[in-house]
Amino acid sequence: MKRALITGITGQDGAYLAELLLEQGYEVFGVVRRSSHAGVFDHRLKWLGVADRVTLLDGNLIDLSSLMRIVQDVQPDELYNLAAQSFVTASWQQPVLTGQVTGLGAVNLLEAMRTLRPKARYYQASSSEMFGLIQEQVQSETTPFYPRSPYGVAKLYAHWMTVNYRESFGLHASNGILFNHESPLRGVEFVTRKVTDAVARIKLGLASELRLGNIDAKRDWGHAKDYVRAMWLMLQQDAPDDYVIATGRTTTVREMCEIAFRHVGLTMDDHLVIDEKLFRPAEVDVLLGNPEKARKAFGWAPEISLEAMIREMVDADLARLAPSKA
Ligand code: NDP
Ligand code: GDR
Repeated sequence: MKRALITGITGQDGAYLAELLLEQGYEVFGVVRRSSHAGVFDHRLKWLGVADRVTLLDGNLIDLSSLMRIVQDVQPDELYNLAAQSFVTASWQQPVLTGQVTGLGAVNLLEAMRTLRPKARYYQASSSEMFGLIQEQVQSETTPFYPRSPYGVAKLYAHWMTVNYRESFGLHASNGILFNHESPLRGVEFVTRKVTDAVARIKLGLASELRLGNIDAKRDWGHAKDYVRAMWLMLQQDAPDDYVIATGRTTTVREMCEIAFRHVGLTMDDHLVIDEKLFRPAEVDVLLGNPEKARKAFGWAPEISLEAMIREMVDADLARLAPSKA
């Protein structure tokens, strides 16, 4: 039985990846950081019904000693580094922490693997935020990077360190350059889930307005379930490499929002308020990825449309909130 170690297992992608790897017959281990509200941390794993089938180990991406101990104990065949301070807005408020976790944290895990498990395979959660200020209309593996936030800069460091460890030490280490992907398990601070949660609240009479920042920003949105499949496929290839994972379609925040309101028979303009305070110090205006390399290498293609995903998210939020109305 293959053993997989996931950092960030309590996050959106970690939960879906754990589910996928269990289906593939893996023994799944996850790193969790100590929290004062322990007990609620694994709600995403519970939601998917996999909480009892994974082994959770205490550690922190910024504590190399904890990662060394975990890699030594688990002896993983595959390591998926999904842990990060992943909210772009927070990266301006906590730039140092973001650098430590999202950037240097990856090096801690690479070091633990290089020292103790050099034949294992490593996945780094790279991001389309590294493209930032767009240099090419459609972004691929060869598009130059120009990150626009402390988060994007930290991810770029981790990305290049992954390339460097592959070239320096011959590690099987791959970067998945993933564009935005969402699901009912998305954190409520991210725009899609913020919208679907608000639409459900408005529909149920629990709220009346939705406050957003820049609704002209465009994103290439896919579903997390499709995207974790790409992570796994990358590590099944004979040679490590870097791949863009995207849908090839870009949509404004405004259009995404309209899909959500329309689904429950409401009109967006009756409820949407633009709040200047929610604009970012530097914005990534448009992202549009070309996933051709991944399609050719291992046949990956997204299966869930933006419309289907937003409807699923609104329905999940309605179901989640309905009891509180009673
Ligand atoms: P989430 O924010 O949902 O999850 C982040 C995870 O990282 C959580 O499990 C969190 O734990 C954990 N974490 C944070 N800090 C530490 C730390 N110091 N030590 C150990 N664990 C820590 O992110 P997603 O699931 O959406 O994304 C997964 C990865 O993919 C992230 O690296 C993200 O930056 C990257 N990415 C995401 C994309 C997306 O659209 N979702 C696109 C491209 C890249 P806790 O539960 O304790 O907070
Ligand atoms: P992003 O996702 O920054 O692309 O990073 P987010 O959903 O936060 O923002 C997308 C776009 O929506 C605009 N926006 C708002 N965003 C939020 N969060 N809240 C608002 O009220 C709001 N109003 C408008 C933003 O300005 C932005 O243009 C996500 C994260 O998952 C990263 O970890 C990941 O690397 C990238 O996707 C790819």
